[in-house]
Amino acid sequence: MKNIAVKQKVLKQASLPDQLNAQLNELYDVYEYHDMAAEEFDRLAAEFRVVLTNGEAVVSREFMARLPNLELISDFGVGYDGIDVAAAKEREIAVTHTPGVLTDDVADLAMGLMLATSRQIPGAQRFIEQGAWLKGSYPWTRKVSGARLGIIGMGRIGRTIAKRAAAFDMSIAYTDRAALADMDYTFHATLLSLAEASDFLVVCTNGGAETRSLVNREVLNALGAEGILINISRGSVVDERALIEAIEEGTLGGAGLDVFTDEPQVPQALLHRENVVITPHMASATWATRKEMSRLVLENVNAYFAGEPLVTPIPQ
Ligand code: 8YV
Repeated sequence: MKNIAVKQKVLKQASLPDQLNAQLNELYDVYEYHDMAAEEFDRLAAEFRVVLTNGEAVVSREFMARLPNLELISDFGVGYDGIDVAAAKEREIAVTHTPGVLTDDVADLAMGLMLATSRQIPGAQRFIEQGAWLKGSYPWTRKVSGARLGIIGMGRIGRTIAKRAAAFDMSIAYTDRAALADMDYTFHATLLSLAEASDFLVVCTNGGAETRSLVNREVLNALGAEGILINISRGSVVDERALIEAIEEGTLGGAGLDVFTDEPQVPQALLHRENVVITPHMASATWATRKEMSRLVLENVNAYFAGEPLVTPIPQ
């Protein structure tokens, strides 16, 4: 009799890159949660020990409760604020993510947004495209080199942005839970004091309940009419309504945003402004990095089924 190996079932709960899907399909019996009828899901629920998700999706306590034998959630992304980690912990469900491999790209995009917003690169391009250059020159913009940069959250990404900003002769300050011993940059105990002392404020902290609306109206006022906010973290960290008000009233100089409160919805009020540059949550979306992120997802799932230690579990 032929020995036909039965593929393990895994449940895909959010979208993943095509190449990763192809690799997963070769090794596993992949079910797309969003394509499954309720009866089919209920019939198979007990067979899913692995859930695949991404950094933008929500994996709630209720969702986990529907999967009685769930043991691993593998997240395609470094951020895991969409996953109810407390609920996972209670049931000893392991969670893995993709740290490290996307740090450079996210820091690169932060610098790109900083330059694009302060020098108004997209606005200047529109100026040419609309034929306005034939009638005059583009208004002057703000200088980046030598400016004061405030970093919210000095983790892997914050540090990498600091390294790049140092090459622009920026003076660098930060806020975090506490001053970091291995760091010469100026520490501010409060976000308000950091914002007051910054020309550019970059959000690099994790998303989730702890940081929700951390960047509020008061912080934006402190950053001021010449200040520019950059967000490459999560939309939830910024009070988007307060941000829109500050932009509309001119009490904030500008914003460079890769993330939003209700993606893929972007408020109308943030569109078509010279001092607001927006990108569609693409900080880690380069071929090289998405390949590395995919590799980590696959390695974690393979390690789980092989009974080996997970490669990149989330910090305890
Ligand atoms: C991805 C991200 O956009 O790593 C994260 O936390 O937000 C991004 O890299 C996302 O995980 C892909 O869906």
